[in-house]
Amino acid sequence: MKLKKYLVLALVGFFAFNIQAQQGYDLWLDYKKIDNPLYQEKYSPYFNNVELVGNSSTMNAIKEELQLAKTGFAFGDSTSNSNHKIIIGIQSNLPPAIKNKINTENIGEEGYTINTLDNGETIVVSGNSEVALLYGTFGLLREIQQGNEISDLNIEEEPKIQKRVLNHWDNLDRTVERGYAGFSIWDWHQLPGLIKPEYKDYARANAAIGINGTVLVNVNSNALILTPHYIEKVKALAEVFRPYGIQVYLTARFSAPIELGDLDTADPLNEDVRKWWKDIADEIYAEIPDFGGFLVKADSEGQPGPFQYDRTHVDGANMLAEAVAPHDGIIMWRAFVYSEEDTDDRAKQAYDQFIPYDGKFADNVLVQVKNGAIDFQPREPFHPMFGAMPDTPLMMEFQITQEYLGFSSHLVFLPKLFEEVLDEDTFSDGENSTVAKVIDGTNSNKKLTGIAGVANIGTEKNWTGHPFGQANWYGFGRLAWDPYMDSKDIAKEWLKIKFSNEDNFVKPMTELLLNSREAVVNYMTPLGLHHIMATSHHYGPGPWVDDLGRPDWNPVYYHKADENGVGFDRTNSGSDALSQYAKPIQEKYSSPETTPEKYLLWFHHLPWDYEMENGESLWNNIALHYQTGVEQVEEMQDTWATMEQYVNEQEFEKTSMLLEIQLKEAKWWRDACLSYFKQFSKMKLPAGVPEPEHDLEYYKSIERPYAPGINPSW
Ligand code: BDP
Repeated sequence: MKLKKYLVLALVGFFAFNIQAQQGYDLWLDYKKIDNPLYQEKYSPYFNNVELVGNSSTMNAIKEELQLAKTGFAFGDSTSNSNHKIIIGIQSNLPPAIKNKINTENIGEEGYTINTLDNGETIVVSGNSEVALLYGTFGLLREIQQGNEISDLNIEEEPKIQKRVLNHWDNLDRTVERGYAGFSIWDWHQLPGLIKPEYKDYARANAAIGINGTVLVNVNSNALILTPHYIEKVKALAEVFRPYGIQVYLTARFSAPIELGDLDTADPLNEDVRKWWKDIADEIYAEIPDFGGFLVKADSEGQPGPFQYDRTHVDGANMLAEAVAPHDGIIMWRAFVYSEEDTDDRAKQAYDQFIPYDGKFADNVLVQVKNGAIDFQPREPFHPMFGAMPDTPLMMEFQITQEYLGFSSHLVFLPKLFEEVLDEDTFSDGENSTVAKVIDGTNSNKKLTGIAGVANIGTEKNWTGHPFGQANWYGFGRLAWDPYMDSKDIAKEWLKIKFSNEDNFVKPMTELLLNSREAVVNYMTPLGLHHIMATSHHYGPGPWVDDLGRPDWNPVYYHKADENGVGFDRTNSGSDALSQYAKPIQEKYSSPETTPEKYLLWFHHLPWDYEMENGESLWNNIALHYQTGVEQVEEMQDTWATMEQYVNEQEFEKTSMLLEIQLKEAKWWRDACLSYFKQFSKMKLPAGVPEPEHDLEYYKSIERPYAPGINPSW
């Protein structure tokens, strides 16, 4: 009787596990069974004998992970008496015979080494801290997941950026601003009593890709998160994350001293205010000794800040920096600022506000700058601030959630976008001063470095909604670790780990991923067009929108289409935003002939019949780009349709259906935008571009009143 019960339980467990795997819950940690006997033979003997040097919660996490992997890979307890083994330990603690063969001198606190010694029989994972060992363990498992050779490993890895952080735009009511994967995974109501398994799995997934920090709540912040009631909950999460090397951060609402503290001012130079923040910091650190610090959105889009008191960003940031400094905390002060009163080009405003303060921020402040000067568009030139603040540590902010890129309905591989930005040359310190070099501190020898990604994570069973949204979380982590990584390598790595190592899968799917970014640019905002999405939720086309409260919230502000042409003149005959870039860029971009076509309408207003490099008019080029975008989605569909045998049924079906939505919407974008722009160009569509199915009024009438992601308090 008992036996039967166990059998039933085991079966239920197996199916539950299988369903979970099918749904994609396990992310890049599902350790799929290795069927091929040759590979079994290659890897499994090492797992018979694993020696961990040390004993702590992080070492336990390593042990657990190896056990999970062993079970997942289906490495049985082999009876062969081979001498294969894995040894994992901090270099200085390794057994003497091994210690002097491992050099961890140049890899800092978080770097790791993986070496195969003794003619391939012993794998040593080492480093200078336990978290480094955890990263190394994940590094080793990644090799196995990809089917790589491990009998001759000689890996030395060190993260190039110090603070590798996710930014959750999660509210305390569990809605997620710009979140398209359900509700917030933080169940504030039931914390700290209920610790959900997701919290640990979140930490595992992040540690596996080297993410070492998380800002739990929205930049449009709620002061309540700083009260003891919530700090207790934050502490509970921090405890789950600690063994995985993940620090927690919170957003600080600048007016909190008034809202919570019985003060009548939040003036950063006021002594009571300064003391208030110090006390709050002390209280938080008493509970969470490794608390990371605060992220602050101030004087932007209605958030309170120092301006109200005639103070500056420096006054605000440095006051908070002083409060967390005794505890080794940092402040991430956002540069996403633009003002209602300022009638100047929105793209110029952050630069103008911040540049005068270069070198004035405290040592523990990072200024967090979005990748482009407007707002996470499908394509933007890099933010000019990256080339203009040599004496201020600048932190990159990317958006992993696809606010302007089709939410979690569209397949877009973002590492391609991230890579494009990181590789741009700022010329701030001569040629080859890439954005990557600015943010990893190579340029100007910065002491504090960081990178943030606005998370795309929610309560969806697979965390990200679109199965391929996981690739963007993964890719962000990998680039945060090494901003020089090739997006192609990231694509391959993820595809192998997530789905299959088969060449016939990996090759075409890598192409698909890499092309998906250009596809979305083509069918949404080709040739430098930007911010022409529908109002407020930003889903679907809205180039006609012209009735919003502030000019710079309206798409017409960004494309400036009229009978004379289209595009935003940012040269010296226009807003002169171009002057915020280094001379070589100014020279190149000041004329439309030498401006890279991908940025053409970002910097120039040009007549519809302007002749482009291919000899065709601007109008024809715009139309053809929209059409190409649609065709690229069709190609994605064709490729995916042949991949059924390599992926699980649920993810195959889901992705197929989502690609169908994407195709429909790519056509919607094409037809709506071309109908709209056509009334100005008054030109015919070129051959190969079909006439829109409906008239402009139809496209204008489409509404999505309940599109997700809008902050309910707005
Ligand atoms: C924009 C979003 C808005 C954010 C803001 C920000 O539309 O929801 O609050 O950026 O980054 O992209 O602060």
